[in-house]
Amino acid sequence: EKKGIIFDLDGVLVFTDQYHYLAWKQLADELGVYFDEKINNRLRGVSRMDSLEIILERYQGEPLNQVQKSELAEKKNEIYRNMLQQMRPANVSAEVRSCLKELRRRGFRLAIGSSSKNAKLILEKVDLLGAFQAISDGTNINQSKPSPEVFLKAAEFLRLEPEECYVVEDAKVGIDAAKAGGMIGIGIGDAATYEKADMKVNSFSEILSVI
Ligand code: G16
Ligand code: MG
Repeated sequence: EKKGIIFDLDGVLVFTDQYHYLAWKQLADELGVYFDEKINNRLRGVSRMDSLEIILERYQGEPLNQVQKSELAEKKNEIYRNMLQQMRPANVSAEVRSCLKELRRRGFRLAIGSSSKNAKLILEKVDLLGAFQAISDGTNINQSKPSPEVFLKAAEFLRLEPEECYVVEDAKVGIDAAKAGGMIGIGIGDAATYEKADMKVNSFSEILSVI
């Protein structure tokens, strides 16, 4: 019997993945590094510093030390947070809002399981903070997905066992993380064609018919 559902944020509830892309693209251009949408897919669900390492795979300049890397990550984050200021409640679809409401009505406990340190800011901007009983995000974890840490914490915050939870994810590493934690991984978006996903949905409202 499943009692909880843990939602990834970026790429599932909101489409901040486009802002991440534009912010990394700006940084990559400044560094003279090639970056495209395909490489961007590898950044889904991956922490900020791990994302930077992926971008730097194509960097040809002098080796960078940790301080310089932190500065680059901070620079990207400033660009990204400026973009987040545009976010409004209208950035969450009516479909997502009504589905979350229906899942609550069916008795599920709902949580966020996001790698982002900006998760609470985003949820506040789009007026979704009150829709979840627990938030596990980049501020309470040490290991990035595919480690199950962020989802195990979310289950703990909901006072549920991992086996009692579904995870809805758009990232392949997120599905891997859910499975490593003993949860059922529902793939959507980029992860809707991932063979390791336990269930796959083509739209958010389809969640209502698969669980
Ligand atoms: C999100 C994005 C990733 C991003 C990560 C960290 O994860 O998918 O691309 O690198 O958060 O974000 P921040 O730099 O804001 O801490 P998720 O888990 O919500 O998909
Ligand atoms: Mg995601």
